[in-house]
Amino acid sequence: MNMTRRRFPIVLSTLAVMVTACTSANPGTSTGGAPQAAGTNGTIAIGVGVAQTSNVALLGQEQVAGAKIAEKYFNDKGGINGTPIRLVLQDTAGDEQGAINAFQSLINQGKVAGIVGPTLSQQAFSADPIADRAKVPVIGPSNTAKGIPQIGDFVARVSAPVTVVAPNSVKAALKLNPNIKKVAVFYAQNDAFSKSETEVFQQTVKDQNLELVTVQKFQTTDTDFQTQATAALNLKPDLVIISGLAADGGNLVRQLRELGYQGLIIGGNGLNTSNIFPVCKALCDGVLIAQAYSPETPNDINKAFRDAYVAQYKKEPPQFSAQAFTGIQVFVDALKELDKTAKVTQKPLPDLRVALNQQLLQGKYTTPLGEISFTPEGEIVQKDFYVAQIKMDPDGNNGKFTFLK
Ligand code: 1QQ
Repeated sequence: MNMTRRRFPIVLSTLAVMVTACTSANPGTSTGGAPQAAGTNGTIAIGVGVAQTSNVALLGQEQVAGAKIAEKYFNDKGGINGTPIRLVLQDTAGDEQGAINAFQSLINQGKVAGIVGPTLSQQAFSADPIADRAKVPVIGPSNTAKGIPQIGDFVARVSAPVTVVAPNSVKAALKLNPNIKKVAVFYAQNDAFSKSETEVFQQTVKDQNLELVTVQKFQTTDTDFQTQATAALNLKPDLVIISGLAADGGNLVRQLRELGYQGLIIGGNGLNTSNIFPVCKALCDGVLIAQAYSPETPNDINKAFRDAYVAQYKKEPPQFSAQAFTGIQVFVDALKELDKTAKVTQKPLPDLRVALNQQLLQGKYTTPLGEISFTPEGEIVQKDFYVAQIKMDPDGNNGKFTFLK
């Protein structure tokens, strides 16, 4: 016993010396040593930090699919003027700490030029400041809450904000049913995006002279919505609007229908995935969701992206895949532009990251989302938006998003 107790301090102090020695000997770390060249291993690394596990993977796995299609597409076209890109994937899981860890790993070990991620705005508000302080450009592929580009100079997004996207679905609902008067709103109070989106929905309801009969709150971890659903349905709404994530949102849709609600349902961006189909099955039918992407976007790069996606997944590409593809594309196009004046592979990595951030904000891009550019703050400038309605087969096993005209 005594022996064991005494040995610990010795072992620990030996370890401490080893760790210190390792750190200072590593030229890639930010303290000491020459700055790492950007083109290590003859490739340029681009980080993808999204949710590959947890409930949020229902959204994040579509982002991985889009990013991987982009990696192959751009490398087949010669990468950065001959230098291939290499995606470094790091799972953020579903919470803030996971996103922070993933970003730190991408920045310090992954030696990435920039990061596409994270999945949720809730995660972005914690993880993006870390990249910003390290002067590593971040492109949010799906962060739609108010205030994301304002996190810092190194934060931009290719996901149009809730202020621009959400009102479209309310207008579409009124077109489908001009008799809508009473609206019930639900939102997840533990999620930054859901709180931001519900504000826009509630304002739109008022702007359209509709009556907001109730606002019900839940948690993204909830599975039972009987209390809130019953309270809302007692007020006889003819439109229900939900801001939450995929699993909770899908369950809420199912339980509203099981309780007998027959009116229109609008789902926010967190329900914007066919991964809700196994949750609400046939009862997902009819849900309206605004879209920042249409598979019909008429340009060559969208056609190539769509064909690659359909060949691999046997269905139309979803918005989150298209936005992730676009995030990679912005980095690639900006790197190609920089490479014209000085080889990006020869630049020290810290210099490349800063130059890349400046360059990407200046460009105009023809992407699967259509023509896009950025404001100086990093907000996306995008022209076209859509609304889709979920159409389920009667058995509830298969479904699709049909785009409204
Ligand atoms: C956000 C979102 C998510 C629901 C997308 C995955 O829009 O967190 O901002």
